Amino acid sequence: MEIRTRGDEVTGIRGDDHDPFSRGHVCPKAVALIDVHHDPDRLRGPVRRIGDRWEPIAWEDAFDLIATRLVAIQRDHGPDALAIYLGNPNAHHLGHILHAPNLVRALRTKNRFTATSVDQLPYYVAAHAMFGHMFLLPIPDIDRTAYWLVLGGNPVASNGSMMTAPDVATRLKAIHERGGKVVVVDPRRTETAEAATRHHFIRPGTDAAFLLALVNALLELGPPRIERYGDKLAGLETALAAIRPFGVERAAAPTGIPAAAIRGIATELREAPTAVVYGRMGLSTQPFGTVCQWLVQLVNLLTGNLDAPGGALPTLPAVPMTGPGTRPGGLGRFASRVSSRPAFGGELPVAAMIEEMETPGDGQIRALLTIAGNPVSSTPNGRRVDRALAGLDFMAAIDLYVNETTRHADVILPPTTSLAHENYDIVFNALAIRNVARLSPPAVAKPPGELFDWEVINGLGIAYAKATGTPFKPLPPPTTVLGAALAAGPHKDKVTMASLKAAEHGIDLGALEPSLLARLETPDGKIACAPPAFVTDLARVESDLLAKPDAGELRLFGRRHVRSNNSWMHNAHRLVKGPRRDQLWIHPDDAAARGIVEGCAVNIASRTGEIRVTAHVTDRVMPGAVCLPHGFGQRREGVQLSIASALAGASYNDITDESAVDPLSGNAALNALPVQVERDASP
Ligand SMILES: Nc1nc2c(c(=O)[nH]1)N[C@H]1C(S)=C(S)[C@@H](COP(=O)(O)OP(=O)(O)OC[C@H]3O[C@@H](n4cnc5c(=O)[nH]c(N)nc54)[C@H](O)[C@@H]3O)O[C@H]1N2
Ligand SMILES: Nc1nc2c(c(=O)[nH]1)N[C@H]1C(S)=C(S)[C@@H](COP(=O)(O)OP(=O)(O)OC[C@H]3O[C@@H](n4cnc5c(=O)[nH]c(N)nc54)[C@H](O)[C@@H]3O)O[C@H]1N2
Ligand SMILES: [Mo]
Repeated sequence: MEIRTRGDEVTGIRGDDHDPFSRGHVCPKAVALIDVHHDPDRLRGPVRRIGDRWEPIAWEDAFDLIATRLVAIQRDHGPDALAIYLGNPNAHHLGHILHAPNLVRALRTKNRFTATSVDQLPYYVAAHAMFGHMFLLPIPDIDRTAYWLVLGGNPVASNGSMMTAPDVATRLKAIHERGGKVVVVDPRRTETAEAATRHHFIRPGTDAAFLLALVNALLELGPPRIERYGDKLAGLETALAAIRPFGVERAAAPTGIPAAAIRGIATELREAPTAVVYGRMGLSTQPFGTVCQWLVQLVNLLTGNLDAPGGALPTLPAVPMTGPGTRPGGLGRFASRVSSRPAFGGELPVAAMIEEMETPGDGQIRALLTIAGNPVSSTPNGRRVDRALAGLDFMAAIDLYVNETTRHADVILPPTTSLAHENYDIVFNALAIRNVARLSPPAVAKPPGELFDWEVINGLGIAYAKATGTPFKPLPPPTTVLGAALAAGPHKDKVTMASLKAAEHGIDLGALEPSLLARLETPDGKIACAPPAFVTDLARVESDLLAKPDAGELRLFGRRHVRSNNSWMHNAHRLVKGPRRDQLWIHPDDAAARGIVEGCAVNIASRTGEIRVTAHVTDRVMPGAVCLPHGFGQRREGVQLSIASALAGASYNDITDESAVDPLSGNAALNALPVQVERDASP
């Protein structure tokens, strides 16, 4: 980004034309950082809640207050009485990503939750089981592919996820210009679908059936193209034997995609010189998330496109995420107390957080620390999360705002905005479609009295250590930690703190290269094609998806807009102006059957509750499915988001179901939620 300032004021943000990766493309959310930075609602210093008032408190007093309370609660009720929830922005800030783990470790609780389990956890579970490391993630090589099959992702609006790619629209056009094809499988005709060669509607939650059929359709065309993998495949025959009973015809009814269309996709995949299958949120946050990720990678493997240019390849970021000294992840080393949901990589699925707060007994959660997270709006059954937070003995938040989650905090610690601190994108470079590195200097000086995110984290850690007598070693500033990490990385000669500072537009490290086979971290050094738990879970696909008659109920799924960012940027005025985006999208046939007309009020009811929104009647969604964005309805009492809380709409997660999960990973099934929709005649 090119950021213009006048004194302390940020006057403009645009794309950096000289950046080798973004090539001048900028997303509206980046421009809206101006609004966040100057937002009068944003907290500028720590506050403490007294009844329903907020009072300023000095940083040191705030740290001591939190530490004293947390230590007392943990002393009386055990270390696990404290829960920690880390939200998505942790992944976006150098200070959070490098320093938060240090604090989390020091707080000694097993009750660690993150936004990963309402998002990409099935990717990690599949990558760990198949390749031996959660970050050996095959990324679609969209700049070189001849055929891109997109399932449950809308990268034209989202900029690509688990596939960092600025300006997907242009890159997608380039596939067409090279004579390639893009095929989108999605219950909505999305912006990506509009730009694709072809779009197939699919009934939400049925992708596992589609992918099983796709494997069988490929097998009908001839032997798998697996020469490239030599002796590096384990269990392929086991996998294929388990998949064979799921013949192509069986998928047609549940998915709504005719067998001939599935065979057509298989033929295209097989005949394309290079091809890649990619599945994102729509595949992760549904009841068969892990099986879907497994099958996506199997299809890439069977067509010879796994670890091949133009296919799906792991990244080689300058800060190493895999290999010696990194944490490979791993499933099920412990489980949640109440419902035995599996831990992955030391964290528990957040769908289990409510019951851990509400269920009495040893290990019950009584205190919470959120770090850049908004579980009331972003995790399942938000109303019940809201009530559970109200019932805690103590809560603290490291956050910029008083929102629907942090209004329950006793103390809020707001760091500076991202424009005031240095940044280096560790996570998103590790997921990017090219290997790149870039250090962004602060755009504005740190305002007096404010602290950087990492200073807040260190301050809290030091106070906690003082109160307990346990050790806490504050980490040096993030750029120091970063420098050491780069020096241990695969590009250490080219990417140093000095070279990053000199290359103000970033450093291009080239296209992704085949390296997965050489980097496998499974015990036998091979790709595990048939992880036993995944194979076993096919029985659930059979019983719950194929054998059970579809009740034909409406299924709710989500929608991201290019000018939204999860739940927290609706207070930026330049992002919320324009046509409204909060409505429930419903197909004309489903609307007519319920007397629903354009703009009328509707009730959406699920097992857990009801919300009221207005309807938009459109054939951009398929019959039998309805579509609603999340992150609206920020009007709960005490919320200090003056722009966001004036918007129409309701919170999607007020009706999601904490018992709806992908059981293999524990990831929440936010999409494919069974709902009833009725016209609401009340005023
Ligand atoms: N129904 C439904 N639910 C979903 C999704 C969906 O598609 N549908 N998507 C899911 C996904 S993919 C994700 S990643 C999660 C996100 O889940 P969360 O991370 O829990 O929620 P966010 O909306 O990202 O909220 C971020 C919080 O961080 C604060 N914040 C913003 N910037 C900073 C900062 O620089 N420092 C600090 N300390 N705090 C900051 C904001 O004020 C806000 O409180 O939501 C998930 N929930
Ligand atoms: N503008 C914007 N960009 C964002 C974000 C944002 O909030 N706004 N959030 C960021 C984050 S945290 C993330 S994780 C990424 C997410 O990135 P994406 O996954 O690309 O984003 P979504 O728009 O949620 O796309 C999910 C798609 O899945 C479809 N879908 C839903 N259910 C099903 C299903 O059962 N099967 C199939 N096949 N499709 C289904 C939906 O219609 C939708 O098109 O985006 C990131 N980028
Ligand atoms: Mo996400």
